Amino acid sequence: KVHWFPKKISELDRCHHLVTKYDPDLDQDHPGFTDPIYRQRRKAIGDLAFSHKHGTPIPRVDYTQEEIATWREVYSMLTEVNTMHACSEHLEAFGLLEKHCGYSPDNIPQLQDVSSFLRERTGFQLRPVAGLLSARDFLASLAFRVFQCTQYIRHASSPMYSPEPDCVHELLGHVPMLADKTFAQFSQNIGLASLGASDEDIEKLSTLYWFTVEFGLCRQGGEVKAYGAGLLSSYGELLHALSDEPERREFDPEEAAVQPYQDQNYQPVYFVSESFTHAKEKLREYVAGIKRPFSVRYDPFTESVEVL
Ligand code: H2B
Ligand code: FE
Repeated sequence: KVHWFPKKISELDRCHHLVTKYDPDLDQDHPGFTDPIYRQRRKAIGDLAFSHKHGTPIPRVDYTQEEIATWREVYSMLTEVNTMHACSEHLEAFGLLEKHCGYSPDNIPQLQDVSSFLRERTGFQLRPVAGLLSARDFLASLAFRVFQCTQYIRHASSPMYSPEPDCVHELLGHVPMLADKTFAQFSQNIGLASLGASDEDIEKLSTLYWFTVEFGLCRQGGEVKAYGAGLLSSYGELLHALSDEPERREFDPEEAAVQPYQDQNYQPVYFVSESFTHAKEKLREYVAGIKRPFSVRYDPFTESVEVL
């Protein structure tokens, strides 16, 4: 039996299954767990996402001074560290986002503005999501060049860390990379491979996503640079990844897809790619080996997948 999967972009309205284990209502270690006002605010912003329908504008959020202060603190820290350690694609896009999309220490960019920017660059668009999404739903949206993006911000007591994805992670980690054409294609290819895949293959593709899109390293000009969003949105893990502590291996999808990972602590292993073009080629070979009783092709004119 093949799992249901979206065939056209508007069917992503049905891909909204959340994993609640790290949200502030249930996770006792969440910095906002004992703050009812934070939880209420986080829920109100999440509810905007829950009722969102494809094709309608993403609601604007009027962020409070406290939220902007959290943003300012992490923004200043990350821009400083990332200037030295982010890959060139990230830095180039970041400059454009500062110029055109309201990226600044004093402003949390609006998802609708960022979405319009990405669409012009790579055809990617954002869609608001209420929290951590199931891997199957999250990957399925990538097949349509849709990135599901949280809109609330982490708790003020902990500007440098959040157990769940928040807008700092999405806007400072993921968005700049999605403005790169090769990386965008790489992301969509993981998404296409996930459609209707078995639970076992979804697990492998999530792990592959983890070691590339979230925690990937690459070589540029004789140095190791970061392109993973989990690194570019956490200077602690970024410095750890580039230090002598962890193991760094050459990227190989077969290996990365089955490597056990850490979602509570820094990774003990990272994978280094030669370039995105190279990573994309290797992924293509890997994906060709996944068994499905059909194949899929994305049609950008109708924003739908053809099942062959
Ligand atoms: N959901 C959200 N909202 N953001 C993510 O970055 C994310 C997700 N990543 N769900 C997914 C899971 C990833 O960890 C893989 C595909 O499991
Ligand atoms: Fe992420």
